[in-house]
Amino acid sequence: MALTKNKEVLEFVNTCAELTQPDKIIWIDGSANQIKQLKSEAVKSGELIKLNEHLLPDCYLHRTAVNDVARVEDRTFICTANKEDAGNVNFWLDPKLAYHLASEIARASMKGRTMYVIPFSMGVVGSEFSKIGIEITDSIYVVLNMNIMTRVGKSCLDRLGKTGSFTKCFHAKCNVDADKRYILHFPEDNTIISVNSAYGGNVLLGKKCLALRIASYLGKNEGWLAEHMLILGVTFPDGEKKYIAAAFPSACGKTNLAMLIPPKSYLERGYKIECVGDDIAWIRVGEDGRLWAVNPENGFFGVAPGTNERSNFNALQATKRGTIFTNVALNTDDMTVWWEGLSEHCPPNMLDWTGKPYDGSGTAAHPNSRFTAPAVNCPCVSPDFNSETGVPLSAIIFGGRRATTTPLVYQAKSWEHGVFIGSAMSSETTAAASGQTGVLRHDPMAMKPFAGYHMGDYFAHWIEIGKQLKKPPEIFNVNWFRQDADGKFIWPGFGDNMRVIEWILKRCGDNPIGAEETPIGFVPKPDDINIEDMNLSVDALKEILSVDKDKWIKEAEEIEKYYAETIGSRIPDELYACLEELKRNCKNKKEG
Ligand code: GTP
Ligand code: SPV
Ligand code: MN
Repeated sequence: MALTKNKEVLEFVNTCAELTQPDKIIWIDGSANQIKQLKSEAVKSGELIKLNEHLLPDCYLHRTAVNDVARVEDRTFICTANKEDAGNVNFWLDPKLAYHLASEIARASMKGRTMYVIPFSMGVVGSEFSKIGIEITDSIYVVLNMNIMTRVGKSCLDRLGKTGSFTKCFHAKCNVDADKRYILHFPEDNTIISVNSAYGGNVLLGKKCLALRIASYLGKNEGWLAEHMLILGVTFPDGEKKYIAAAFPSACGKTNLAMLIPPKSYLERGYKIECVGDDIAWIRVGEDGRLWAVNPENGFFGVAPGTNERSNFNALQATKRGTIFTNVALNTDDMTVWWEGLSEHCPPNMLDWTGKPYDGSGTAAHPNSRFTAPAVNCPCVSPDFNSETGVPLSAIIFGGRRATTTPLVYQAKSWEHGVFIGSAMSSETTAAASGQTGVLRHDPMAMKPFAGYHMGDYFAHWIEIGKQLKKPPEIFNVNWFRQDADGKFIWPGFGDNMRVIEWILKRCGDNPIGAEETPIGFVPKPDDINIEDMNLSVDALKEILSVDKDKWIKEAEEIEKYYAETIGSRIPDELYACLEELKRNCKNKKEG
C-alpha cells in the first residue's frame, strides 16, 4: 500500500510501474521487521549468503555479475538541454533521447519481479540541509544497501508531505547487459535513471548519483558545495577540536584517513581522531563566515582489500555486524570473509569472489570488493555525526596517487591558489572504476567522475564561495604515494598520516608555525614533521618533501594543456593567474 499522499511521488511510482510491469510493489517503510524479511528472502533466492552468525552477526555476502564490479564512467551521462552545460569532462546525452533509450531498455523488465519503492533522505531526516529521494528498484540488494547507506523509511515521506519535491531515482537491474548499461542524470529534472547494473556506485542512487552529481548542480544554483570528501575531527590534548575535509579520488585513502588511529605517542599525549564522514561532504557558508560540512550518508561503502587490524582497525570493527560484503572471498570452513591484505596468508578452503574454489591464481577478492557498514558501528564515529549544522572546517585537503612530483604535503597561499591546486590535481586510476588501473589522469578535486555540470563553472563556483568567507579554511595538498626507485611507497601512510595532519593544523589559526616557500606553495621544514618512533629516515623525509622545478615546469605545461584542451571555456581568470604564477616561480627559482 502506498505510504504517502504526495501526488508527485504517486505519479512517479505509477509511471515506473506502468513501464516495467512488476508483479508486486513494496513500499519500504524502514521497519526492522520488513528489512529482516527481505534479508531472509534474499538468502532463500541466493542473492545473499548468510555469514557466520556468531562471528559476523547479521552479515551477508553478495556477488555481482563478473561484468558489473565497478562504476562505469564511460556509460555515465549528464543529460542537460544544452550540451555545453554538461562540460567536456562529462559524457552527454540529449535528455529526450536518454529518456527514450532508458524506457525501451526498462520496458516490462520487472515482469515476474517485485518493484521496491525506497523513500530515503541524504542527511538527517527533516534537517534544513537534507534532500529527499525516492529510489525505485527491482533489487533487494539495493534496498538493503540503501537502508545502510542512507536514512530510509516512512519518516522521509512524512517530511515530504503532500507537496514536497524530491529526486526521482529509477533503477532497473534488467539483464546486467554491459552494452546496454546506462547511468543517466537529468540535473534540470532532478532525476536519475540507472539500467543494467547492480553494482554499488551505479545503483545506490543516493550516493554518487544524487549526493554528488545532482547535488553539485543543486549546490551551484543554491550556493553550496557537494564534494567527494571525507570529514574528520581532531581532538587536541587540551580538548580543543578542529575539523578537516579531504578530497582524494576513489580508492585513494579517504576511508582510511577519516578513521585513522594516531601513532602511540600521539595517543599518549591525548590526540584523538573522530570520523564524521568517509566519502561525501555537503558544505555551506555559515553565518559566522566559516565553511560548515555535513556528511549526507549514514554508512560506509568501503574498499575491502588492504583493510586490516593495523591499517584501519575502525573500519574493520565497523564491518563486524549488520554488514553486506560485495565480491569478497568466502571462507567455507567458518563462513567468514577474506580479502587481500586482511591477513598475510590466505586461509585454505576459500571460494573466490566469483564463487569458485580459490587456487591461488589471481586475487581471491575482487580489487574493488566492498563492505557496506552502518556508520554507528564505527568505534570512532563522531558525536557530531548527526549534527544538522555539521562541523566548521579549519582545513581542506586535496590529494591523489602520485609516484613522483607532488610532495608529501604543501599549502596553498590563498583560497584562489587552493582552488587552483584542486583544479590541477592528477591521480593514478584505481579499481573503483572500470578500465585500466595505474594510469595518471587529471581528476580535479577528485570530482572528475562526479561533477554534475561544466567543470569550468564548478571552479568558478568554488571561487565565488571563497568570496563569501570571512574565515576561509587553509587549503593543502597531500600525497601518501611517492615511490622510491624500486616502486615502493616511501611514506608509511595510514596512522602515520597523523604526523602530516598535525603540521596542517599547526599551519591553521592565528599563530601558524613557519614553513618553506617553494614555487608551488608552502612546504614543511623537515624538522617540523615529527618522525619520532617511525620507520623513516630524515633523508627519506627530505626526499618526499622536495619540489623538483623541472618536473613542475612539465606539470604546469600539462595543466595548461588540460585547461585548454579538456575543460575549455569557463575557467575563471583567477586560476589562469595562479597557473602563470606557478610557471613564473618555477622559471625564476630555476634561474635564481
Ligand atoms: P572510495 O571509497 O573508492 O572513494 O575510496 P577511498 O578514497 O575511501 O579509499 P580507501 O581509504 O578505501 O583506500 C583505498 C586503498 O588505498 C586501500 O587499499 C588502502 O589500503 C590504500 N591506502 C589508504 N591510505 C593509504 C596510505 O596512507 N598509504 C598507502 N600506501 N595506501 C593507503
Ligand atoms: C568511489 O568509487 O568513489 C566509491 C565507490 O566511493 S562507489 O559508490 O562505487 O562510487
Ligand atoms: Mn568515493
